[in-house]
Amino acid sequence: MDILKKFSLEGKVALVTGAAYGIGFAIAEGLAGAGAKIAFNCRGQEHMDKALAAYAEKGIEAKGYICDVTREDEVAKMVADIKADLGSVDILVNNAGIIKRIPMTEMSSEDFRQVIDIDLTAAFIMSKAVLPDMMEKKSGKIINICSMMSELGRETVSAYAAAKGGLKMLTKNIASEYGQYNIQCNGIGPGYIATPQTAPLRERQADGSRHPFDSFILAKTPAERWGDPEDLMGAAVFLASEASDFVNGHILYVDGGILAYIGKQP
Ligand code: NAP
Ligand code: GCO
Repeated sequence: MDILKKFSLEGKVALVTGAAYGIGFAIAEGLAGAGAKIAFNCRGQEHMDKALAAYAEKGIEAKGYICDVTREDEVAKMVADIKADLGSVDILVNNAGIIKRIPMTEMSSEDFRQVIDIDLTAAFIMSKAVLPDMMEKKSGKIINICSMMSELGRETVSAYAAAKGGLKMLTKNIASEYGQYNIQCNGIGPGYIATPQTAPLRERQADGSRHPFDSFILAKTPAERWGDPEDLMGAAVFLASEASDFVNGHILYVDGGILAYIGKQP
């Protein structure tokens, strides 16, 4: 048997949300490398133009769609446009997400709701939009990008942790409800990854020293490094391919060992 064929995505249509840059871009690149046709979205033309150039530079013919994943009307149009352009979505990666780092007692309910809306409700909206075609084809893969905060809390990220904890359970529920249609829904739980979202946590101090949080994460990570978005490519290809057809409702943590480790003694 050619076991590598089980990881092939040839002929599959993959939609990665929020994949103009960061983790989503790397996951889309990995899925393209395994043969998938790539669709992605973001909210504005400036990021879209830069992303299309970046994909082209990698030799990837990605198709981009301007769409706010919290808007059901925009999502319905995007999914219909992708079906017309590339075919119905075989692989959905719910990657789009934001974080607001505000002490809970100072956080407005509007801020809380916005994080929940993008990081959790949007995955519900997106999944609901692609499930009917997957059910008809009796085949589909949904991958939700969870987080360390699907398992752990920390100061200032109450909304984000609530959303990512909910996303873990939404993953398990989609797996439970639609497994009968040969649809697998799993999550990827990245550790601390060097992207624009975590840039504030890695900024050098005025004296050139590391940001305290940067040093904290290095001491909490057995790998003693921040992850690169490329570190997530293999997990994404695995969960998007037939190699994971009997994996369902699982959160695959790609964290350098953070969740296993008490942390280096100061
Ligand atoms: P990022 O660099 O901030 O990128 C986030 C992406 O989401 C951008 O492309 C952004 O596009 C898009 N986005 C945000 N809101 C959107 C909306 N309403 N509609 C459509 N697109 C939207 O973040 P990242 O670090 O790559 O993180 C990507 C995912 O991984 C997020 O879900 C994040 O929670 C999760 N994660 C990150 C880490 C980490 O350490 N970086 C670790 C674990 C999990 P536009 O702003 O251009 O629209
Ligand atoms: C934070 C970070 C984390 C990462 C990621 C960890 O402020 O703690 O942004 O939340 O983004 O989710 O898995």
